[in-house]
Amino acid sequence: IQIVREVEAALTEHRMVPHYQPIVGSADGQVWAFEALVRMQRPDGSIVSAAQFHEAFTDPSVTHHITTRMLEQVAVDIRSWIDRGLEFGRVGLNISASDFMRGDLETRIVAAFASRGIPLDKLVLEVTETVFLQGLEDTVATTLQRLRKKGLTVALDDFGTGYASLTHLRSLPVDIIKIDKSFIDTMLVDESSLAIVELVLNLARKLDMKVTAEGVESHRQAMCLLEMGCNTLQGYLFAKPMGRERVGEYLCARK
Ligand code: G
Ligand code: G
Ligand code: NA
Ligand code: MN
Repeated sequence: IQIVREVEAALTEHRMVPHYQPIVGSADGQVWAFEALVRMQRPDGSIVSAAQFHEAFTDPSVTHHITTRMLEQVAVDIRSWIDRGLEFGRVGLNISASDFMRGDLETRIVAAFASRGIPLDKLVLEVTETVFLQGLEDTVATTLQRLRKKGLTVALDDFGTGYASLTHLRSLPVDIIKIDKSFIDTMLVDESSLAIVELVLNLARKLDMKVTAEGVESHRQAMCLLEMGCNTLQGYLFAKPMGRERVGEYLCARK
């Protein structure tokens, strides 16, 4: 497909970059983390978001290349933010199922961070339930468990949209559940969405996990989520994903 070719060219020309969206504490409004979301810069300077080239993630070698670039750039950005004394919390990196197939994910992550003197507690790995669809369950669980012992945080992304979600929670070493945006979108107008959000929050409490709500766009949603005990919030109410150069300004403006 044309768009996948364009992504491959952008990778070669170093035009695939992370944008960062803040994730804030529901009770204190403090920045807890930034999620890194890949963006393609067109030669004319325009920015293409990941949703517009999702086909690229169906190709394991293109995905591997994207993950490699994102990991390196995230590590570079974290190093520079630490050096500038910015309180960014940590950074969330999205990982695809195919990233686990090569067997060197742990080594690559450890090398990218250790070579820059960054502790692994600055990293959150965001995985989706698709990692379970290909018989990778054991590999994924082992890899994540080893990384967690080194201080990294694991988040289960898009929770509620996948298949057999509850089974996965039992077998996966997960610290954080990210409730999918589709439930947050409708929770104030649809009782079944609200019931699902409440159920996830109760389940997480019992399992000793934290919850992030995705796609929070209104104060009413934020208030309701805070009352129900949701730990952290992410969405346009706080900020849209921003280029690395704007992260410093964003953090300073909030003080
Ligand atoms: O940012 P945007 O709304 O365009 O993201 C669309 C989808 O692409 C989201 O599901 C997001 O998780 C995924 N995505 C964004 N950045 C990355 C990335 O760096 N790696 C992977 N594997 N997925 C990403
Ligand atoms: O699948 P994943 O959760 O990683 O996708 C996150 C995507 O959702 C990002 O591309 C981001 O741009 C988008 N997003 C984040 N917050 C909001 C929001 O409040 N509203 C909308 N419409 N999209 C959002
Ligand atoms: Na994500
Ligand atoms: Mn998500």
